[in-house]
Amino acid sequence: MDFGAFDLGAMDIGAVVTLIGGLVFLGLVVLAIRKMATKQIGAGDSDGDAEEEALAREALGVPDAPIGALPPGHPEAQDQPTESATAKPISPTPAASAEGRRPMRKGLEKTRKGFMAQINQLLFKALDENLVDDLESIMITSDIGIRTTERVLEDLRGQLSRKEIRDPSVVRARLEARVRELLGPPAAPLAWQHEPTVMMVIGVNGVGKTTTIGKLAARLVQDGKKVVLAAGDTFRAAAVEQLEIWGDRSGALVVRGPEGADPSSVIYEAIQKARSIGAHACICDTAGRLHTKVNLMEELKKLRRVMNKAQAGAPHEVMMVLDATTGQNAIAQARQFKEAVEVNSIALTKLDGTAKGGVVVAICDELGLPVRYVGIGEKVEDLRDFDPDEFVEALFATPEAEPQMANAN
Ligand SMILES: Nc1nc2c(ncn2[C@@H]2O[C@H](COP(=O)(O)OP(=O)(O)O)[C@@H](O)[C@H]2O)c(=O)[nH]1
Ligand SMILES: [Mg+2]
Repeated sequence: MDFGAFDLGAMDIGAVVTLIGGLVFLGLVVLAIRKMATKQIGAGDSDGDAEEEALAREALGVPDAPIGALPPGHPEAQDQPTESATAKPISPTPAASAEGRRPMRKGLEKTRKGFMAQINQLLFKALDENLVDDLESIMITSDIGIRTTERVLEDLRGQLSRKEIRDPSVVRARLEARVRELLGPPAAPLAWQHEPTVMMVIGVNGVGKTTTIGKLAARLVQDGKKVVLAAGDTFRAAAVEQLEIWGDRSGALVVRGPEGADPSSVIYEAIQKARSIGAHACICDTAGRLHTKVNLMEELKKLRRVMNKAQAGAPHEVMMVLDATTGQNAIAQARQFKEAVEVNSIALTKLDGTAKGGVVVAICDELGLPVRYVGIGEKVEDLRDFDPDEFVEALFATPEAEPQMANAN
């Protein structure tokens, strides 16, 4: 009996210990789940979250969420959808305000951490005769490109004395000045005054043409401009739908044709529409791939001719979109397009997602075309006018400037 009572007591203690252990474990599991859930809901702060979100969006083929507001009383707000065009006003979102803008430095974080961190490391270690050779390999791996790198280094060797070339601050300053020179002057701003100013947007699939058009449309509408978008990428049904989503959100009219329509007829119609409503801008999306490269180039030439027929002098701007993450490949692509059509400017996307931001320097230097816009994220406010001064400042920002950057964000 005693033995039995003792046994029972021992079992009680064991059960209590197990119970407490179980409860603690359960509590930990609940805490972990709550933490994960909060992280998902508040996504976007850390790089990993933003990346996951971007991947999900990319998989869905949906452009980014927060889009800029239509100003109250904007003429477009009154437009009713027509059979080939839609325009819906959208409510203001704080994310599109100037305060919510991501600083250029933030967009260049990966490049700076790759390129500048290596250069700084190099310049602050014991300096020797190999300094310039080491600089060369860093610049080439940052996609500044062999030709441009050679040009910069020749200048460093030629301009600096033996003593100066051992002084990190002198080398750094000279490098910065030379990179700034190679970027050339900023692109002349577009006036959007031709009623409409016709912009043709070209580039291979996936570089960000449609997204850039959407961001630009939102910006123009916010500036009080009437905008028509031409769904000229009729090769993929999803491309038309994607443009319509951007049109819907930004308050631009989207002109589309039936499935498989001839892109020239869609673009012709869009320019006509833009003229008839007195739009300031008609931005034409185009296909990035056809059955063959020759087909694509021939079509782009034809589209140019059609635009000029719809409105003498159009297109006023042919903007080529390049994806910065493809580095030197972007330059090879650009050369092919340049052979087919006269290109006026570049929009360089996805600078946020690459350590290869140095490609901007090679683009300006080797292609001789101004970079008009840069994409530093998927949000509407992440399309920025390319300002060479700001770019160089962001690229060469010293590590001490980092905390400020975090605050500004
Ligand atoms: N991170 C980042 N993603 C971008 C940027 N611009 C475009 N994208 C993404 O790139 C993908 C392809 O863009 P899309 O506009 O469809 O390319 P298109 O085929 O040239 O029209 C989409 O997932 C976009 O959200 C950018 O500046 N930064
Ligand atoms: Mg597209």
